[in-house]
Amino acid sequence: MDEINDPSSQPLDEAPELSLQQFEEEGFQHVNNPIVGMKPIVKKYLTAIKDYVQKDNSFYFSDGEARVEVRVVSDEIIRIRLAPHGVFLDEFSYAVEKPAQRVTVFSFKEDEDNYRVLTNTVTCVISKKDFLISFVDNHEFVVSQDAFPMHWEENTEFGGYYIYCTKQARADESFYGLGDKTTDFNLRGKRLVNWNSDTYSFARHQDPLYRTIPFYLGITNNTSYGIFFDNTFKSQFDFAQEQRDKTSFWADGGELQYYYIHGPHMMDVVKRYHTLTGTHPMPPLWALGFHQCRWSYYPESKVKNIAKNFRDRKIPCDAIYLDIDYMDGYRCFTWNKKYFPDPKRMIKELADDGFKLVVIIDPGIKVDDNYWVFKEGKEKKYFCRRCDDYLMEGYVWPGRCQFPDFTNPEVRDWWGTLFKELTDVGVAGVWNDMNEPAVFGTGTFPVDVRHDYDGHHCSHRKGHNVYGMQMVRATYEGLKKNQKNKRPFTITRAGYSGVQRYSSVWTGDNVATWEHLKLGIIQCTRLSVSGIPFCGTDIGGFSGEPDGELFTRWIQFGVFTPFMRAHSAGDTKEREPWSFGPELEAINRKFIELRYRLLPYIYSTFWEHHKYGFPILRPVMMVEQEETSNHYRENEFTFGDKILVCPVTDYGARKKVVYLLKGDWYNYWTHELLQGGREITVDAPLDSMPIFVKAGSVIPESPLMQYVGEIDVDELMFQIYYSSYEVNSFYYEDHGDTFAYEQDIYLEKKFVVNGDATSMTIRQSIEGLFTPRYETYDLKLICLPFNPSRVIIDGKDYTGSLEVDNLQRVRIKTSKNFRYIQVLA
Ligand code: MIG
Repeated sequence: MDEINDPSSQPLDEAPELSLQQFEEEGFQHVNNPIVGMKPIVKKYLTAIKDYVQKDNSFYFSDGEARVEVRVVSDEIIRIRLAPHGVFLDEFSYAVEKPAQRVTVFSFKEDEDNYRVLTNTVTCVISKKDFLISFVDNHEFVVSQDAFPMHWEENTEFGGYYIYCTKQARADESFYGLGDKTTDFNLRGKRLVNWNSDTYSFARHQDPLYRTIPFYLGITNNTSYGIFFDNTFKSQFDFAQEQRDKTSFWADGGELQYYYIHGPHMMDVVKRYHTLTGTHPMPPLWALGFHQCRWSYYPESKVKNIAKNFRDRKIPCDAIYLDIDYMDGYRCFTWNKKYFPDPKRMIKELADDGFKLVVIIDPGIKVDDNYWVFKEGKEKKYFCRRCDDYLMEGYVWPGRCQFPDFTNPEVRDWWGTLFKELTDVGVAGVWNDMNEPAVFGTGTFPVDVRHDYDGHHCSHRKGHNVYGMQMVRATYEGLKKNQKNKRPFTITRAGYSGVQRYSSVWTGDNVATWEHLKLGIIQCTRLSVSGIPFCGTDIGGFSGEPDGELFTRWIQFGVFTPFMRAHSAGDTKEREPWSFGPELEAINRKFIELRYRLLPYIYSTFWEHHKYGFPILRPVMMVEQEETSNHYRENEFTFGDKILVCPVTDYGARKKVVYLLKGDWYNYWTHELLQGGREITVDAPLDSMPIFVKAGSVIPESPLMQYVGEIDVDELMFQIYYSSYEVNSFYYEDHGDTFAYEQDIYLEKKFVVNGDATSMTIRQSIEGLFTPRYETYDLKLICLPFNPSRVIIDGKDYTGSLEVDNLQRVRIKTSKNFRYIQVLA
């Protein structure tokens, strides 16, 4: 469909060959074909503004028929809504729980040509003559500007409107976001669709995929902004593709409603997007460990054998997954008793060995009157229906199925209770698959399926893209209730903006190729800037056979994905970290161990996300948007703000060109000090990968464990990298698996490192109410540019050894409560 029509080339009041008036006057009898006189369906555009009213923080402008609401949401966020006939839809969104109603100072101005709604940071200008909307920053820079007035077109298929918004795209403008699209990282020149789809073995550039995140970021003139188009219908985005100076977004129905989110830095935009859609809750600490999955591990002896291999081979692992075959005929919430005669005992035995069990649950419920879940759902009328009231039936793994309407709050509550038996036997986490929803043969539900949509009844046109999110929400909330105050662990394939409040996400059925390893970096960094922080790929590639080198390189990348899970399809060879011979097993072990050493850092980074809305992964362009040469980089990213990595993604590669961000960095392996702001070539033998640590970082390190909680830490270790300028670091800790952090039962420690040619200082400040069991710190001071002769801790001379080891480290022990350390030449 050609959505970009220049309204000026087309009279707004169309003149059909025979006007309606003529048609009526002349009467029916003269017209052989009554269609001739009918107005064709055309796009309608907003016309000149006739009046406006203000109500609280909203301004309503009207062109006589259509109305537009401009609402000040916060200093930096303004929401726009369009009602073609003057009547707005009910305020309801699955993405935005309550459009943040922070009281902000704003004002309103009117001059001859424009209305202006001003906050402290952004001005929304609405032109009287043609209803064009633009957003201007405090430097009078027009960040975003309508190219045409908002427009719409009747969608006769179901009675609503296609709705469109077209903005100008500047020649220098780049675009990011939209979730895990497998196309280039910079979306300029792309047109993309959102319609959640089961896309087994998806390809580069394939679209749509499993999730709908209608949020993008633009950057022009070093100024970033975001547009969140909160519309769950099938939506499309054109980033200067059809016309190189225009960017459009549109949907098949629903309301044209979007949030303009001001920057000027990309990081600000993402953080503010999270104030609307929420952040990920703190995961249980074990969920940040290594997870081993496969389609499928069964029977019990196989699961036990996998677990034993991990422990015997001393490869750390926290979770093992059961895919669909654990169930009785794929009936959710049942067990195949032949394969798993006593789940409770098995799970207990696994737990004794430090393993958590995660099980899959799909949305399709087998039509079977002897199956309690089906019976209950049927009696209570919880399954989706077609428009003619037939039940929505389709084939999935269990055979003929019906599907709960997760957009009904009562159904979500019921669904939550179904997990009771699973949690009672000790299942620790739940994996929601097939929730696009996927149906064999037809792909998904027909659009006439009805949904409750929390009381705002609608068809599948509107319900489709949120189905999976509401399923995993029901799962998360059910687990939370059943597991009392413990943090649930959930993972989902489908989702919509805001799904991060309920679940982690994996990128679905990728392929065991080097191209997919590269795509994995793009997908995970793109998910991160799109508000989905806890994400990962199927390590090794789901379908197809990786060779050992690909698997090992993928494990290396996996260490630096927030969610780290190896998974493989049922028709592939065994695929565990030891499957490719002892040499590669040793490398895989080394990297999984690295993940475990970094866990306290990873956990602290997660806290920065949860509490402050920072993404966990940050593509270099996000950290350094001012360098336009970064706008097309898609290989390097930072994990948190202290560690920069560049996974090796080519067969046989033993060197890698890496762009190092500005500032001083240390090579993680050699401690070589490197000046950033340039590309460097790094050695990358198979047992290594490019990892750099920012100068001045204080990186907490865990003693090596085979699983989270194996060892009680009685001394905390930190690696402290010398810096000649001031650098802040944060460390976070808490119970690791409860919600006590919501009552401030946690510790947030801040370290400030600084140095010059003959000294280095470290300050610590501590906030929060958690009491850890350890008393002391083991600090490794790395790369001091001088030989230390004296260390003073809170005014007292340190008496231990100050020897420098072969990696240029000096080790000192302190109390956990130190405030100030001076290291002197
Ligand atoms: O139709 O449960 O993406 O991870 O192993 C395939 C079996 C269903 C698709 C998931 C994949 C999972 C598989 N599932």
